[in-house]
Amino acid sequence: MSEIFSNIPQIRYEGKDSKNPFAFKYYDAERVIMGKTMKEHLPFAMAWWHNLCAAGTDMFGRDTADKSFGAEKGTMAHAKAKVDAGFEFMKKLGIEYFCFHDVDLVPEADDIKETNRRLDEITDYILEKMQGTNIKCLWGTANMFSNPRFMSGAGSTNSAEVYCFAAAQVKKALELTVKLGGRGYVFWGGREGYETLLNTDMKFEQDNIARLMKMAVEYGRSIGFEGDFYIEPKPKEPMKHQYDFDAATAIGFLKQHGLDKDFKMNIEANHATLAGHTFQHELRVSAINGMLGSIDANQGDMLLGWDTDEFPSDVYSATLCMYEVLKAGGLTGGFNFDSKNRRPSNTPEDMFHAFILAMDTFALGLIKAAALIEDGRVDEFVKEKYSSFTNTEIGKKILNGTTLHELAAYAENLGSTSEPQSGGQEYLESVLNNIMFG
Ligand code: XUL
Ligand code: CO
Repeated sequence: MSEIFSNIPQIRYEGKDSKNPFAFKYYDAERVIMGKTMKEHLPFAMAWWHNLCAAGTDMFGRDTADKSFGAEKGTMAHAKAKVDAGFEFMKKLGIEYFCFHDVDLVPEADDIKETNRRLDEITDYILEKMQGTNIKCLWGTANMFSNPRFMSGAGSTNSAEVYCFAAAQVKKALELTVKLGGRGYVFWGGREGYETLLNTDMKFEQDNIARLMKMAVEYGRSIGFEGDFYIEPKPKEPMKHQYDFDAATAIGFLKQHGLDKDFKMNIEANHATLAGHTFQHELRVSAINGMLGSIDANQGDMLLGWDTDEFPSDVYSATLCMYEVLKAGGLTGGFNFDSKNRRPSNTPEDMFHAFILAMDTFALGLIKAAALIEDGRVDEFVKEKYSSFTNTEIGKKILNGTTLHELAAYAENLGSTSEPQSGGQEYLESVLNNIMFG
């Protein structure tokens, strides 16, 4: 078969001094860091929607990029051309995973039975393409936000019929995820929220979302899905307020509804910053709850209040992300580039440059995070910071169980407050810079 990206070579690692725009400067798949290869640390994934579907349309203008891949858009021939393009793209970059929404794969028909038939046909084709490659599905999901029927929510809709449509899509998307061997299944609640509380029964809506998730777990397990379900928190956009606001909120919801054994978090960097958190904060909250599952690797723009889904270039942020990931012992999921080219970056070459940038950014993040851990100064500082709980009798008592009575008596004997200890932030930031720039 003739190539779609015929003028783009196989992308290889050439090292930091290379000036070749089609080479990795830092991502060296087989390089071993802290006992694992970079490829094992960084299961990168291509997002079907941004890479193969989105062509630059925004609120003010139409497509700027040609994503027809030689076929007429809106046809099954085009759906197959996207598969061909996607597999060639992944192979040329050494990417071994992809993520998809049901309707990224085929043109949606008016009748759900016809959409499902098309999905069967295209996933047969994807399975064929997977043969003889290392390419696998990272996670699947159902798009329950684009179709106008979901304007007032999917799991949180006021309409029992719309709820059934949502259930049908979840059921099918789960079947497809199992068919393609997906590691995970994502719920991103784009329309699961509200515009005004004047028309919203919040408790009823949240209980209904939990019912849908419980049915998904039950069905998924019954058809052999052994992976993790994920919630991908996002505070707003498209809705004014979304129920899965941030990791802490989503984890609380999962625990309240007894879903915490089957679910983990899929943390997206740009969603974290929209929630007023750092990316690292969301990762830490997930990790300390044993729920750091997967990552949507992108970045936002601090000057803009919406989800710009930019390819990650911020090495500080990637380093602090990888610090959390290494400390958590890795991901059960992977790093999905839920990122899109800027609208004026409209050539096929730009698609490759974006992934080279993003993969190199995370490779650097991994190298620097490992160096930060091996350096030990940050860990040492944090350990020392809390040492009054581990090195003193009273501290040990607090950890092992005591009473307010005993602690109050101890405080009375102290006389004055003990010397406050420095938080050392500027020192630690200079350690970080020292690791970053050597
Ligand atoms: C939207 C978003 C989605 C999810 C999957 O902000 O991140 O693409 O990742 O539905
Ligand atoms: Co996402």
